[in-house]
Amino acid sequence: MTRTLASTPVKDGFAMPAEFAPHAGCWLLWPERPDNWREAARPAQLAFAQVAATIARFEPVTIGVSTAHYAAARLALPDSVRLVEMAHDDAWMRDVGPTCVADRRGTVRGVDWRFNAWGGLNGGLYFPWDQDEQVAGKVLEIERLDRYRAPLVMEGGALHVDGEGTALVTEECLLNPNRNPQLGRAGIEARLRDYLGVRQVIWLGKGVVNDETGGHIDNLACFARPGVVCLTWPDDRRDPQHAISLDAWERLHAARDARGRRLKVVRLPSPAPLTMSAREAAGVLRHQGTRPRLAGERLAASYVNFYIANGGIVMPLLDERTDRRAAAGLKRLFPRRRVVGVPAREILLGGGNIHCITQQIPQGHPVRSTGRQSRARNPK
Ligand code: KQY
Repeated sequence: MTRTLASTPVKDGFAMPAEFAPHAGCWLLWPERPDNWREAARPAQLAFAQVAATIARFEPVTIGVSTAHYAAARLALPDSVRLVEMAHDDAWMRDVGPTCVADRRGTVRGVDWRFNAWGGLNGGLYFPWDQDEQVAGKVLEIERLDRYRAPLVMEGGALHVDGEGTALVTEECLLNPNRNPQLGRAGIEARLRDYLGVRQVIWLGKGVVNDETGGHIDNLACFARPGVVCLTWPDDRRDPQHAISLDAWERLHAARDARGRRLKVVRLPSPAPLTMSAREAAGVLRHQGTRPRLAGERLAASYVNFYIANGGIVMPLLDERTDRRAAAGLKRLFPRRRVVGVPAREILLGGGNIHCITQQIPQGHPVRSTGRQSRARNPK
């Protein structure tokens, strides 16, 4: 049975493991809404199916799908992917799913943030979002993991951790008045400490140009391992992304992590500016309450939006002119993982990428102390 706990992870000795720590599995949601995904979401469904099948080569994958789409999704997915019925408003599991924490015994629990569709009625992307709000709790029930309900509007894509006490976030997103206007920087840091177990928060400035989430960190930069950060970096100095990445570079070099280390920053090429075509925009239904898709609009494209699986990196393929260089950069960063690219423009058209549509459930592994090592994943 899943319990909702009144305590906080930090009080109970839990903290968020890094994405590069071992996973028990990965969750996604099925893209369905025709006012975000063109052509009734069919091209996006093919792209999501390819992402899911690729991740399933490395770890167990589960996808949540509505009743109406269950049969078609089952046909589109390999048997290796588990499909469960789950209502949702859109398909961004990173943001609506649980952020898992683990303790030294290897017990895993989930943090269920408040979700307001990236800004609520003040800049949010759609209304209503009540089904999305329930996704994290449902995933935790299916996984039989206990839940902390966090008093903070937050999305999984708005944070990265190194698993050793450091978090990476952006001011543009976390200090946006459309998330937690009652909390300042210190209040947000306190909640991140209580719910993720982090001791040091590194604040970058803005996210990727035109990122409709309000500047999620997961499109801009991430930890490749403790002490090493990967940052999106455009070739062209005239690209407005250049000043943003340069500012991030300077802040990262000035920062220390929770263990007092300086960070090594590795630049991953950004694609050249990509825009939505008139044909792509025309395939998206206009709907009141949903952000419209406009021809010519710059897409928030970044190779940093990859997923770290057990033994693999699943990266977005965005532009033939830069895909190979980005893949080579990721191979150097992750020499012991297999780097696999998946065509991801259809996911990008919906406003995010592979990292945004996935959420890992950590394995949780017991930390050896003086006594015998326990093997149980979730002893109750
Ligand atoms: O960056 C993410 N984690 C999510 C992107 C959401 C885009 C919504 N249209």
